[in-house]
Amino acid sequence: MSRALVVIPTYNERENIAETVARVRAAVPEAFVVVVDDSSPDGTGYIAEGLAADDGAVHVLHRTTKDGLGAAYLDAFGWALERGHDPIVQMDADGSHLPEQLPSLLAALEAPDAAGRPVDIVIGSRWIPGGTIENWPKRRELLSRWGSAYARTMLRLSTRDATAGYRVFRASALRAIRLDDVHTRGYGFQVDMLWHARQAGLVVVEVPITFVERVRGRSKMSTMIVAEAMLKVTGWGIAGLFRRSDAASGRFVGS
Ligand SMILES: Nc1nc2c(ncn2[C@@H]2O[C@H](COP(=O)(O)OP(=O)(O)OP(=O)(O)O)[C@@H](O)[C@H]2O)c(=O)[nH]1
Ligand SMILES: [Mg+2]
Repeated sequence: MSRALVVIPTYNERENIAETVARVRAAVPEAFVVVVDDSSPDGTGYIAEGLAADDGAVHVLHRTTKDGLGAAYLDAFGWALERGHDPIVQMDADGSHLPEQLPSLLAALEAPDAAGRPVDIVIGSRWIPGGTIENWPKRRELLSRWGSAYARTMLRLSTRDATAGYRVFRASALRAIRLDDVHTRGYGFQVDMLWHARQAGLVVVEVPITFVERVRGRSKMSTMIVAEAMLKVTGWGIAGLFRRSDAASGRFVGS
């Protein structure tokens, strides 16, 4: 029996959550769903409870405070690993990530990569050939492209869409990352996970997706979230440089 799980974090997604969950269940009927709600003032958690009451494959995790997308994902990943779910998917609630494209992401986890290696993580990517964005303001596109390029350069990542939020992880990959070591709470969480994946030597592949700007509800993106990500990426990049120069001078121990 499949133990695939789709994790959907929510904060004030009352108008989106029911449709997103229904589309996931239709696109991949064997997958379980967990909604991770941070006590949304708009009642998203109650709506999700209603969905769970109607469908045994849907669960809800309620967190008491809103402390960022990364914190919500880390809680849910711990819960998923304890319950033996594999693979584990992350997806936004706002309709930006099309549930109908999940089968192609799951298929990429089962196929070897270009070098014939088994794949650990699949990224739904906007910035590889075939990837597209719909209705995104030019300003957001530039910020995202620039953020990805900066993270790739600083951290020497091979992933072209380093801030992507549509991902599939093998359970073994989440264990290898050692989630206790991931401390980014906001948007930079996505880059933090890739940085840890690279250090753990995991195989990451990208699959093109169509990313659709949210139609309903409000974005939680803020200047603070972007600043946290930028500062952290810069710090990791500099720390990585020191480690590489230590390695070059023969003083390198561990990874
Ligand atoms: N549980 C939880 N979910 C969150 C939090 N912040 C954002 N989310 C959810 O994470 C997903 C992505 O958030 P968005 O506001 O869409 O952020 P974004 O996709 O980076 O920004 P937009 O492109 O403007 O939509 C959505 O499902 C949000 O409801 C949080 O602090 N806690
Ligand atoms: Mg969004």
